[in-house]
Amino acid sequence: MNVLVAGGAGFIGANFVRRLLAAAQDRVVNLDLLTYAGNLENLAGLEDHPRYRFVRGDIGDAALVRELCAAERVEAVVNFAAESHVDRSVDAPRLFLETNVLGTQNLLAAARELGIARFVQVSTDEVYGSLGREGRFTEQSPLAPNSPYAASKAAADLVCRAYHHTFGLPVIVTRCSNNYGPYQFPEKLIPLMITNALAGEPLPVYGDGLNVRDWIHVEDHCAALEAVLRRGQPGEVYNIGGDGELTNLEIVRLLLKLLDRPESLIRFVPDRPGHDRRYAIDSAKIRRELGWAPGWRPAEGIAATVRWYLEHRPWWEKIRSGAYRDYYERLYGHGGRHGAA
Ligand code: NAD
Ligand code: TDX
Repeated sequence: MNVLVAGGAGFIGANFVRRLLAAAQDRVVNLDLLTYAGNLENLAGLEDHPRYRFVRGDIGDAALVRELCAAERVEAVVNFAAESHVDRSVDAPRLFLETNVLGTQNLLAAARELGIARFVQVSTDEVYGSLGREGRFTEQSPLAPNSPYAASKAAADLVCRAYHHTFGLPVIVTRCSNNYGPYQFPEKLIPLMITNALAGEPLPVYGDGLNVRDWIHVEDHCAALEAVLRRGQPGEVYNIGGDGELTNLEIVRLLLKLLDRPESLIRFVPDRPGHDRRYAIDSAKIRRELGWAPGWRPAEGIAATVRWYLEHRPWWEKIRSGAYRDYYERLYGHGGRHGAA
């Protein structure tokens, strides 16, 4: 199959591109704008792969997307391209709407025009909002996004739904919980804490640290996406989760233990505005209908991830020393939202 992967230079997209090229016979065209989060080093070694092509470009560029899909005889689209960081969406929401909503609509329009046979929209459990102590999100849970990021992803999900309902486009939406694993940009909780601990810098924990996320290894997410791409039912939504509920404080303590660093590095900082308390995913549907199940247990997956960051210092040191650093200072430095007053 000729697959257009949009956003394939980011964390999950790069893991997915690697997976498709390693196992199957698919041809992969990776369309990525290379924003601050896109990094071609995530795809190192694939440059000369005979079934792979990288194109730098914007999913919102109608002419580019249409011409690329036509020229490459694209049969399926998997859309990872997005602004993905909740804190950035609190500071500057507009780009999230442009990329995540309008960019997705542009891909859908091209897919419709060219009669593309499958469109997988990679969405998130954050569209369901926040849970109390009990219960888990199912595909029937109401959409109740709380951050600008979550709202933009929920809006994109609804545009996907409309393209299926109105135009019969074979769209499938997946909603996954928090991913961890290789190539995750070190602004997200787990790689931020690993790289800060290794640098001997404080670990900024928002609020009381008792917010719960349902962690899944990126390889398990990618396996689920491949199952959806090949066997998913058009018009359906599939939740994806790893049964990995942990509080942020449990994660941070586990990382410090694995890295043999002291808990005195933990700093409680002001909470994220609108911070969702708990996410938990019920993934019974994809398990039952597509035969998928996660392979990693969180404790083992997180330990393997720590080893990956220890073995790939040049990858993340370059990121930490670059433009990312300026943003990081603004957010966490003196006067920043999560910094000392
Ligand atoms: P990421 O930020 O690491 O990667 C996003 C990629 O999209 C980058 O390579 C970036 O350059 C690219 N991109 C951004 N704007 C673009 C544009 N206009 N045109 C083309 N490319 C563009 O994100 P990630 O963590 O890999 O997440 C990938 C997708 O999965 C996102 O849609 C996100 O909402 C979703 N998701 C992420 C998680 C998670 O835990 N990280 C969980 C569930 C769902
Ligand atoms: O410095 C920090 N301190 C902290 O306590 C950071 C960066 C995060 N946190 C907390 C906030 C969350 O409760 O850790 C938890 C995880 O935070 P993030 O890594 O920013 O992820 P989250 O906000 O849960 O969103 C992620 O999962 C769902 C991804 O970034 C989204 O793209 C995905 O849709």
